[in-house]
Amino acid sequence: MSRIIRPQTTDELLKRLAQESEGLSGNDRRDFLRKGVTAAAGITAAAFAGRSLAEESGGSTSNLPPHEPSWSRQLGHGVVEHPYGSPSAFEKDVVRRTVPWLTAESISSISMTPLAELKGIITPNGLVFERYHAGVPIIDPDQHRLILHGLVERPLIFTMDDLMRYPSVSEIRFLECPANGGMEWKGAQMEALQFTHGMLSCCEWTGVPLRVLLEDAGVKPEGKWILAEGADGAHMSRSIPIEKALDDTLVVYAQNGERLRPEQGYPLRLFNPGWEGNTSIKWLRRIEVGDQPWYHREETSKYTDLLANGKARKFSFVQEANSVITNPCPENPIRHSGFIEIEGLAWSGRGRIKQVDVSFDGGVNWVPAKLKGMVLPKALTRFSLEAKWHGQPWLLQARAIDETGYVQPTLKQLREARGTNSIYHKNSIHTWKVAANGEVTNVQIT
Ligand SMILES: Nc1nc2c(c(=O)[nH]1)N[C@H]1C(S)=C(S)[C@@H](COP(=O)(O)O)O[C@H]1N2
Ligand SMILES: [Mo]
Repeated sequence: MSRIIRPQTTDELLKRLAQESEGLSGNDRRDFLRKGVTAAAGITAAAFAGRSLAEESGGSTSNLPPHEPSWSRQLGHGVVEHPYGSPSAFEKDVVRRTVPWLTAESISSISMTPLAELKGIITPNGLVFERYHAGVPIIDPDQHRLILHGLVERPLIFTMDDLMRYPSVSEIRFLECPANGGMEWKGAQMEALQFTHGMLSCCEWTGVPLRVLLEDAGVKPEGKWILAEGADGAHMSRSIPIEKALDDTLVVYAQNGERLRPEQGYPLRLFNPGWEGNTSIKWLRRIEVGDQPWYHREETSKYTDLLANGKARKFSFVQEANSVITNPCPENPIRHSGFIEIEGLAWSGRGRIKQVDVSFDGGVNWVPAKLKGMVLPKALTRFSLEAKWHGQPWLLQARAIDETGYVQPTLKQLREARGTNSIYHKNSIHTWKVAANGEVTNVQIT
């Protein structure tokens, strides 16, 4: 069950960390220090993590040259034995997971991406988090139709074939459920990155800009909003302003090179870059152009944010800048003294990430991290900072700044603005506590 731990001050946390490292028993402490020293000695020979042959020969050498391991002495399986490939059996723990107490039913629930195990910025299709309101419909693409009607000159019906004749675009963009981090509003309770930030993915999406379809249909001047509706049992629908629909909204049929997965909306979904995931209607079957939002009528999903004064924030479409450290994290404790690459992900629904800073002391001092690989608008961006660790307690944080100059808020700032009753849009700076034994836990700083 949930175990909510209220936020503490940086001082309190640092004091507790110091006590914990004092509290290690004599043996643990000596053991820990000895290991630290061996690893530190290794650093002069190999700056990062390789081990010397002399060290290795202390262990087993039966699989080292000139010996042949068992897998080198037999034939492997041939081509197309697995016509659609899957990960190595040794990677069986890298999977989506859900929090059992979160929802009563798995058909109206959410699973999370295992962010701690992923590299780069692309989420493999089989690991993209899933969110359904009525389970996954099985849709024959030949039977599927998209209807575009309402305040348009020429109402249109598209088959999948029709849609795929349009010139296509491919864009790498993140998708985040606005409830990401929602279980952490009242206090820290999830002891895994997968559960604190895993309602998040980043794929290369391929499809047609909605603008092109709207231009073919001819939006009437009164057309100010669209309603997008899904073909699942929930017929989930959302109102989207026409400005977004004519800007970068996509109607997508492929994801990371292959057709959409059923979980992600096969054969067709809407994709609103940078916006709340729930606006990206899956199993898309209808787009209606109207003169006002459908909030007061048939829209099935009204996402609002409840404020401390009892009022609700509406139209909070954009996923503001956010970041989290993925190494170390509860799933990736520090196992070696010496060199460590602090790594993480940053993203902003408003554009590119400009800068990410890392703090080791709960936000008192900040060091700029390096942005690695591609830095794309509205996409996950990987950051990295090389550091040395010798058992010192850390309160690790990352802080993202996007190209609009927006700085990711502290939890205190976010709570002051939004209270603690919200479920949505929790993008505050996250803290991992690194203990003297390298274990990482989730804490919050007031
Ligand atoms: N038709 C339909 N579209 C939907 C949903 C749904 O239940 N039905 N869930 C929404 C929500 S709340 C989110 S966060 C995203 C999740 O997309 P994903 O399952 O591809 O990760 O899909 C959105 N689109
Ligand atoms: Mo969502």
